Amino acid sequence: MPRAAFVSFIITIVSVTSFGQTAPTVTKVDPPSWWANHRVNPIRLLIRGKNLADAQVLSGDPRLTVTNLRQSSNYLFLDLHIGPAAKPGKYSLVLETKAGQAEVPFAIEAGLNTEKNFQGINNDDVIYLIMIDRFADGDRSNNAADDFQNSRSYHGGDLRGIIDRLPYLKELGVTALWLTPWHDNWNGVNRCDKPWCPNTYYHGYHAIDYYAVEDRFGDLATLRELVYKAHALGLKVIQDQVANHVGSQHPWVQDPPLPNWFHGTLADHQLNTFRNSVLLSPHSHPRDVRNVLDGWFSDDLPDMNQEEPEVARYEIQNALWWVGVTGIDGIRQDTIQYMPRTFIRDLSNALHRQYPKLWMVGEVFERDAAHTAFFIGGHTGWDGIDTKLDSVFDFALWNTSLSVFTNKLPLRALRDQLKYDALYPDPSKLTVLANNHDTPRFLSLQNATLSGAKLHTAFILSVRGIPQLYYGEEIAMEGGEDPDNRRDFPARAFDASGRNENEREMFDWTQAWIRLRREHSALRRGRLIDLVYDDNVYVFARQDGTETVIIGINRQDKEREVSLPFKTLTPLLGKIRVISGPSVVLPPNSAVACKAS
Ligand SMILES: [Ca+2]
Ligand SMILES: [Ca+2]
Ligand SMILES: [Ca+2]
Repeated sequence: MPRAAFVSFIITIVSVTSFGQTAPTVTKVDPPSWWANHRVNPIRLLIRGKNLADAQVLSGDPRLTVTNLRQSSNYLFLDLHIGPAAKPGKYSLVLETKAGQAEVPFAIEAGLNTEKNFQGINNDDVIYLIMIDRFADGDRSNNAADDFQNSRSYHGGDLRGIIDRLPYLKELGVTALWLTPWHDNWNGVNRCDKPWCPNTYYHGYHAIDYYAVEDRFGDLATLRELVYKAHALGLKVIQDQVANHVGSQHPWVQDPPLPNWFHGTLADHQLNTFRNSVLLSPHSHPRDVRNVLDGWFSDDLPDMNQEEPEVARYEIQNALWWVGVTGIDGIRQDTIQYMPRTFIRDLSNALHRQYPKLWMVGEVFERDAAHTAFFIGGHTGWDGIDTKLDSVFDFALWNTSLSVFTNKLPLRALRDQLKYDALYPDPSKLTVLANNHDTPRFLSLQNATLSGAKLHTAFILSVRGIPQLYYGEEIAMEGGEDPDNRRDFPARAFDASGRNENEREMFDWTQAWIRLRREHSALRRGRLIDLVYDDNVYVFARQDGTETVIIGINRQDKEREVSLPFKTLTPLLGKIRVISGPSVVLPPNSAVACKAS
């Protein structure tokens, strides 16, 4: 039927059907669009509305067909088969009951260029974590009328601000941006009589719509512009996804699509006790495991039930949708260990099937390498599951490095932690965080000095794995526990002329070590070889097929001479003196690099 005739047919039906029942309405369609010739076909649509219980859904276009309805009064699931010849554009399905009809808007998207998008993250990258609300305010029209002095209010940062500051990030030398969640969150202000009130969801971890961009940050068009312009500059983009839970203001919470959509209800749920090690141990009681998987992260973070197939399907499609519509290169998956390992595997597989290079890193916030190693993909755990997860954060090495460079542990502790790389199928796949938005900034740790911060940064940028920096640490920002660690990036410091002495020293240092990494393949991909380690010195090599780069870190206030098993040494970075032998003199309180042959 031609589209015009089909529309007039609908209008005719609407005008003549009225039997005292109320006509159906449609308020939400998830996903709102998809692709022809996608690996996921049919897709499962979730429609929210009213009076849907007896609805039929008709497609006016033979290229789209509908099967397998499952419904209640307010929700309707259906399979939508998309024919290979479906062209990009708007399509409508018609939802029909005896009482009337409603339109189900839907679109077929044009696929993005697969050579410029979906490139994944690898050892050539340096990741930079940005908290969107706190980085740069590029559009004052979307700001809340909040108190910018309150550290738990929205502060105005947005996607336009990041677009405006892409040249700064390029100058620093990072190659991938991890942005905190851009899902739409509730705009209201929580009030209570506790010290953490009033507060807002400026951080983005309380989604009320998995398919919408936070209005305080911008819109989908601006997000797509950001990814496009970042890619044009050689910067990749990583989305922060949160499949474990939603915000308590999500419409599902009062009216779930299925009775088992969540683990429990707002009024009746268990809280996660965070006894995370029960996930690793083969000897745990199932009750304890269920608590960590099903318990709510907090009373206002309803926990999604990925063991319900409709939930798993919804979330896997949602992850794929964001990749497809924006062109992002990677995903950081929040609190990943609180979801079943079978779900992590199924999500990883679905992403890789459609986008072979796409990369996902899971937040397994544990300082025990045995625990994080259990969750990375590439090997099968005692439960018979390989999560296929591309990367996990190396919280164990991060924690050790913070302690070492604030003089709480000897330098040899770095080597002693790195020996547990034996637990990983491929330790080069680890994401090595310098810090993140959940922990105090380096310079606010007890005993922290600028010199220590520089050594920590140099180590993170030269050890095996994929380094990840936290916004502001490159200009020596301070900040204690959350939310103090999320202060606004000072706009003056985006320009070199606006930086004070410490800011300039830290920026130049960070930039120099990123450049060194970019210029030497051994630092990105070479094997790590321990050379000298004791209380105050750690010297290691990174070696690949083309070169050997030596990194020397000396924490003492005096020079230190070390002899190395190489014929010649050539300085690359830092005030290093080479003596025949050969040996090198490491300057006090410094990290240096040289090339060996
Ligand atoms: Ca703004
Ligand atoms: Ca919002
Ligand atoms: Ca969970």
